[in-house]
Amino acid sequence: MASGSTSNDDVWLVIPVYNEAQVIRKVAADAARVFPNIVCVDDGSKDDSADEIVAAGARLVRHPVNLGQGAAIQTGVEYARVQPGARFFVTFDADGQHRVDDVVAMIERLRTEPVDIVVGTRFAEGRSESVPPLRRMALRTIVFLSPRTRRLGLTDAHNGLRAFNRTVADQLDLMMGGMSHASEFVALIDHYNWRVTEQPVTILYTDYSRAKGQSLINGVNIVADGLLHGRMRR
Ligand SMILES: Nc1nc2c(ncn2[C@@H]2O[C@H](COP(=O)(O)OP(=O)(O)O)[C@@H](O)[C@H]2O)c(=O)[nH]1
Ligand SMILES: [Mg+2]
Repeated sequence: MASGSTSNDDVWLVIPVYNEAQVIRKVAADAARVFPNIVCVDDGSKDDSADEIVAAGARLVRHPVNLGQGAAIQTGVEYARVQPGARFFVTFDADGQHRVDDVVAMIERLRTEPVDIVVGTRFAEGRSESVPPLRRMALRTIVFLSPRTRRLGLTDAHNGLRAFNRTVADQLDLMMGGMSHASEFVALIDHYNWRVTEQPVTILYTDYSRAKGQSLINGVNIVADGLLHGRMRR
């Protein structure tokens, strides 16, 4: 039932989940057709996310209280990296904004190129039209303000779609729970000298994702990133 000739038994999708009961079952079930190993970290959701995760046939790990997206990713990677045969790991959003096809391409690069981590970018040639203008401006500003991001050759510091190998999974030690995990991830790439490359991806801006109203959160992110910048020079 796996797609194509390659089996993805050695790949684990890590999905942080917070109040995504409306969509998580379909997102996880669709992804499972190509990537059978999925762990969802339900982070103290107040809705039925946990039941929906189980219904989708994914593994469920729960935080009793909300610890934030970074902490959930750390928990999920720690769970996945001790599973037999696990070689590759993917951070994937619960809300349907990420495309499974993009993950397929990223895993292929990990299998064939000398890289440790592949990070999605919305800003490759011809891909950014779908990004809402305000968001695009905010994301470009973050990259502009972050010398580290530019030095690493990254163009989209806040992309949640990433694929990486065991080296990264074993060393990963995200400590900031909140939404600043994206900046912390970039700091870790720098700190551990992981070989990084970008993969053009398409982020889907669905009615559902728009309705969650993230632009405000994103504004706070930028401020938080600025404040945390000193602490992340580790
Ligand atoms: N575990 C956990 N996941 C979260 C939290 N906040 C957001 N997420 C998840 O992280 C992913 C991205 O969050 P989202 O709100 O869509 O942010 P976006 O990056 O602006 O699209 C989704 O899968 C969310 O369910 C949180 O506090 N804890
Ligand atoms: Mg989203």
